[in-house]
This record gives sequence, structure tokens and C-alpha cells, in this order.
Amino acid sequence: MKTVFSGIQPSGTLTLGNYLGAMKNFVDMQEDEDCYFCIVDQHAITVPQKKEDLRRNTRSLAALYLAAGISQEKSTLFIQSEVPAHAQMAWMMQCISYIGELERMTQFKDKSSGSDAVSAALLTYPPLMAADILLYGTDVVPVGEDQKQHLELTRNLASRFNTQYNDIFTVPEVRIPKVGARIMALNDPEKKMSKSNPKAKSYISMLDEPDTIRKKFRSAVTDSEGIVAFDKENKAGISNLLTIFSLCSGDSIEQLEEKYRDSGYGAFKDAVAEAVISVLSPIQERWKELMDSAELDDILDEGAARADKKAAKMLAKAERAMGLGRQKRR
Ligand code: ATP
Ligand code: LTN
Repeated sequence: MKTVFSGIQPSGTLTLGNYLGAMKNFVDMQEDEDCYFCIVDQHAITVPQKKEDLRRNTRSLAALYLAAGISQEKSTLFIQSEVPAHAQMAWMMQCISYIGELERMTQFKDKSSGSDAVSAALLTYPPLMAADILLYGTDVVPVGEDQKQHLELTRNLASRFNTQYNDIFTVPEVRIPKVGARIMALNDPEKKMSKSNPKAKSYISMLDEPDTIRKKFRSAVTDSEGIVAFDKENKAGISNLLTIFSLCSGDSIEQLEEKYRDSGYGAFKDAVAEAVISVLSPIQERWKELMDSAELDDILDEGAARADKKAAKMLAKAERAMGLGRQKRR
């Protein structure tokens, strides 16, 4: 059985991109593997967050994980800041990271450009992510395409630590889905769909009402050719809709191309919307029940306790390897 770890930031309501690129795959993986799923609130505060919003988004994300099918029996679901080993290990990871390699991260470049109040943590975000992963002896990390570079850095940090101190870390493998790894924004299919985009029309939120979903798909940017066909280079908008449709309906992209080729974009967009609604509606219903339940708190308490137990062991090993603190008395 492999150990799987992944995290999602509570920086807003999850989008369909987060669901199709990440969460949906987590649900499948928990059947056969030992899975840890984390709500990475310490990552979210690398950019300013309002206290009330962060609290609400953290709870909402926990409920969404469960509503989407993550189960406490099969996986460990927990909040990052409730397991202190993450911040402790992150410091050690920062100590073996080079500023140059952190400055080369595209996410850092994107998020820091144009702002003159860039937090130091935006730069040291990847060592925290490495800490998250390495604490659990993780073999596999399922993520969307945008996290590939961070995973490469995590692998380098793991190997660097193993060579410089002691061979304690598993060098994790990245798992990016073949389809859906980069769902694009509806209003600009050249950009990835992102929950922190200020334009609500750019994304489908996992909690959007059916009518909002229909409207957003109707206004999605496409092209003027009028033919439903998959061609990422020349028909980015339609290709993105086909990808979403295929993942939500279970039909292959070829089958959908054949069925909708000449149906016109209006009818095609309506059909995509209905497929998305049928996936999101049951998740939303369960989410509503969970949000106010004590069950959610029980699950998170148990998740934090389980995660803490495992993470504390690896933290102690890493501290020993680096020479932190005193040697244990015999
Ligand atoms: P933010 O916009 O706040 O930076 P985000 O929407 O990019 O956040 P994250 O919390 O950073 O989301 O990512 C959670 C998971 O969702 C990651 O595995 C990430 O790779 C994946 N993901 C994010 N956006 C997309 C997308 N557009 N398509 C597919 N997967 C995505
Ligand atoms: N950086 C990731 C979120 C994240 C993560 C992780 C993903 C934090 N720690 C560990 C996988 C494994 C993001 O922005 N999507």
C-alpha cells in the first residue's frame, strides 16, 4: 500500500478545476492507498486573508472533501495548522533551500509580480509544501499541472537532506491526471481556472446554483467556427468545455465530438452545464448537511490526532539527523 498526500488551500470556494484536477482523483485513490488529505491554511495566509473568511473557507473545504466522497475510514483528513510538525519541519526545509531556486518558482513570480508588499512566506511557500509531503513518508502526490514545479523542488529537497544528513525521506512521485490537469478559465481559456480570480465569471464554484452554472457556461468564451471539435491550440475554449464535459459525463471526448459536432455552441454549452450540475448537485446537498454538523468537528479532531502521531515521528527523526536539541538519554 502506498502513502498518498495532497493539500488544498482554503483561499476561497473550490472551483470545478480544483475538483476535476485534484479532489475527484483523491476520492478514487483512497480505495487502495493510505491517504492523507490536508486543508493547508498556513499556505493560504501567504497572501492576506480576512480572519472570518479563512475560518469559514476552512470549514467549508473540510465539508467539501467529505461531500465529494473522502471518507474518514479510508483517509485521514486534517487541518495543517492543527498539526505543529508542519511549521517545524518547514523551518528545517527552509534551511536547506536556496533563495535562487525559490525565486525561480513560477507561482512565486506570478503572485509577487505587481505588488510591493510581497510576504517572505510567498517565497518560502515551497519548503512548507515539501514539509507537508515529507513528514508522512509520502510515495505519491496527486496534484494538478500547476504544482509540477513545486513537486520537483520537493524531490530535490528530499534528496539533498538525505545526502547531507541521513537517508530518512522518501523521494515522492508526482501524479498528474492525463485529462483535467489544467482546467481553463471560462472567460479566458488561455489562463487556468483559479479560485482567487476576482472575476466570478471565470470559474464555476463547486457551490454555484444550477442557474448560475448555466449562465456561466452560456457566456464562456469560444470561437466563431461553430464546430465542436477538440483542438487545444486553435480552439482552446471548446477544448476546455469538451474536457469538462467528458470528465463529468464519463463519455470520451471522441464520443462527445461526434454527438455535438454540428449541434451549435448554444446547445453544446447547455449540455455541458447539465452534466456539471448533475455532478455538483449531490455534493452540494451533502455539503449543506455537513457544514453545521458536529460530525465534521469530530472527523477533523480525529484526523489531526492521527496525522500528528505520524508526523511527530518523522519530525523527531529529522531533528536527530540535523543535530537539533539534545541527544536522547539512554
Ligand atoms: P489559488 O487560486 O488560491 O492559488 P487554486 O485554485 O490554484 O488556488 P489550490 O488550492 O492552489 O487552488 O490547488 C488545489 C489543487 O487543485 C492542486 O492540486 C492544484 O494543482 C489543483 N488545481 C488548481 N487549479 C486547477 C485547474 N484549473 N485545473 C486543474 N487542477 C487545478
Ligand atoms: N501548493 C499547493 C497546495 C499544497 C499541496 C501540499 C499540494 C500545499 N501543500 C502538499 C500537494 C501536497 C497548491 O497551491 N495547490
